[in-house]
Amino acid sequence: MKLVLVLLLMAPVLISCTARLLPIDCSEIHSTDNRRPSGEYTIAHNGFRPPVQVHCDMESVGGGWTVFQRRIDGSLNFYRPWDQYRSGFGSAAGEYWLGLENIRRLTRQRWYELLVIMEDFEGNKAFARYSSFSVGAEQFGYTLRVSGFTDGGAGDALSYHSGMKFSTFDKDQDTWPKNCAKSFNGAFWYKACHFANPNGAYRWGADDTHYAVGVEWNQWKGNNYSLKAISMMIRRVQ
Ligand SMILES: [Ca+2]
Repeated sequence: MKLVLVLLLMAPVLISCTARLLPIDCSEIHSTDNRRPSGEYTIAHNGFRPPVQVHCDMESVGGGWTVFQRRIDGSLNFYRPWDQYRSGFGSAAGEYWLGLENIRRLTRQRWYELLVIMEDFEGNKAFARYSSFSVGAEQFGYTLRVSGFTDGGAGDALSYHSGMKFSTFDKDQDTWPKNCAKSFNGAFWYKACHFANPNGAYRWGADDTHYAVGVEWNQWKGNNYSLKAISMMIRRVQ
């Protein structure tokens, strides 16, 4: 009888210990063992939410970055409705979007910085870094808060978007009279409309047939150059 009572009392402890086996983010994985390679890892925001697969970048600018947006080869269609941007799509092994709700949960728990790395079709690389990054709750439109820009050659295309709600073609929350997501073939924290369009149409380099619809970072390659690769990633600030 006593043994049963002890086991019952221990049950919540055992459950919470099991849940804590999963790391919160790639920063935690990297700080535990900084020799772990870049690749897919499973993280959990806390013990009682379903775990998610992410790509961890363990190399760029010191490593430990949790990737929430990744374009590498144009294999995945990013022109998707609100519910898919809310919950996420794609695979951590390739191109994906982690989901606004997952990003919000992560950035609600701790302070995060942001790194955006990109590459053109000529093999040139650049990055932009921001010392503070967070996403607000759904009821406030998953508002982007980003500040503290450091230039890694790409220029600052994102500060313009800080304070904006997220928009998709079926949920227009931008400040433009028309629909930015529809006009520029993407989904983003559009204003009126963008200097960055990382979720735009994969256009395979320079193409001015349709204005500013590609995978773009205006301050680096202009509005009619669609990048080969771009990744947006966050790391915990101690
Ligand atoms: Ca609008």
